[in-house]
Amino acid sequence: MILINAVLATMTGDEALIPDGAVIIAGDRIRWVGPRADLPAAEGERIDLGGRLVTPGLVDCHTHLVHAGDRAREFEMRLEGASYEEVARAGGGIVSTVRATRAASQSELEEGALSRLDRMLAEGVTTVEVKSGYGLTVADELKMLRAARALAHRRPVGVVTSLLAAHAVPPEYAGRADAYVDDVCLPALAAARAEGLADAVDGFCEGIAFSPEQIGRVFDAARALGLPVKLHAEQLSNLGGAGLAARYGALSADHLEYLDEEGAAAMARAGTVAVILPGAFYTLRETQVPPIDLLRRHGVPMAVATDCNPGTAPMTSLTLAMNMACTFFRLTPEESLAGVTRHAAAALGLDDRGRIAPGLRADLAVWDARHPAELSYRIGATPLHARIFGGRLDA
Ligand code: DI6
Ligand code: FE
Repeated sequence: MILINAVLATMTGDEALIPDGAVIIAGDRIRWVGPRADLPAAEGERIDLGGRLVTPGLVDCHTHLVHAGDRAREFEMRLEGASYEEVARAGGGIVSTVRATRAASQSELEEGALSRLDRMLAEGVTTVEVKSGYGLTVADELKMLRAARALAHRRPVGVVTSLLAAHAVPPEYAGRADAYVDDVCLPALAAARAEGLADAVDGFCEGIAFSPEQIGRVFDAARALGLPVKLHAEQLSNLGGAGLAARYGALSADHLEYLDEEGAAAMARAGTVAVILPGAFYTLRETQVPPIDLLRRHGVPMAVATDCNPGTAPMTSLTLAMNMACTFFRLTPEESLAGVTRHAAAALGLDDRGRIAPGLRADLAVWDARHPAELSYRIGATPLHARIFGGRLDA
């Protein structure tokens, strides 16, 4: 397949657009990319894109896509004035999604996730990360990961999984978080590793969740099994989660509203990507903005994701997350596009996607747009024209 007459945002680092570009795709890979004037002789179907913008397929690098139930009632409670922590302490919050997720079969979880996934694909997403974390027993965490893996067989999309057993302390372990880590988190890790169900290990380091010490024990076990780590850090308070993640060479530290300079410097040294999640910031009506200038100053790559989850980000629109990242956090549209392509791939430890370059996967999004800023600029409208996954056009 040969794409011609395209505006190419290759995201390879020089950030310059190729105004009249062409891409040669062979099998599931990009073979050549450059100005149309330099297009080498090649056999194949030529597709004239009429001057449309082409970007790498979008990568949503932080989602809780697999879950059951919804939290609309909790939304109402928070509008009546209850805080996220108050709702959690009253037995709502994450634990209410845990009840629904435990009661659901794997196939029910898949069906629920597919309807959300389809909305993402309609916005040009070609790779999605999916976390467990609403099962909180070994069996239910594995059930969630199996449902996540199954999505890749049901839709043309790359799925990357993270085991998030250390997401919340379930009611049966109330006040016994350490015992929960021993009885569930560590065995779930070993079982997920043995079945090849987890690509990474995640945790929630927060007053309402797990302490840095407890997360450290989970990360030690992940390291012993050769699994990379990432962490929900500094979302509601500063417990030094980013520094902890960096000490373990984490792929990413996510949320980061309360990140401090020491944490940012540690992330820079470790090459840990900052994943910012403006949908959760918005839903919680948070006022503490993540320190974007600090991240820039330290050269920490920034990714942007939906955090799609039933509590703090009932959101499937990655382009809306891009818009919010610009409006709330003052990212530039260029930064926000890098945040859902190149840096999002890095947050997942993937170097075969997220850019348009020879040898990489042919995962692309074609937009009814002429300039990348349009993707961040529009609110609630996604001008996707076509999606190409592994060299196959599907829209
Ligand atoms: N931080 C979040 O924003 C989500 N998980 C987390 O650790 C919220 C999950 C939920 O409220 O269901
Ligand atoms: Fe999350």
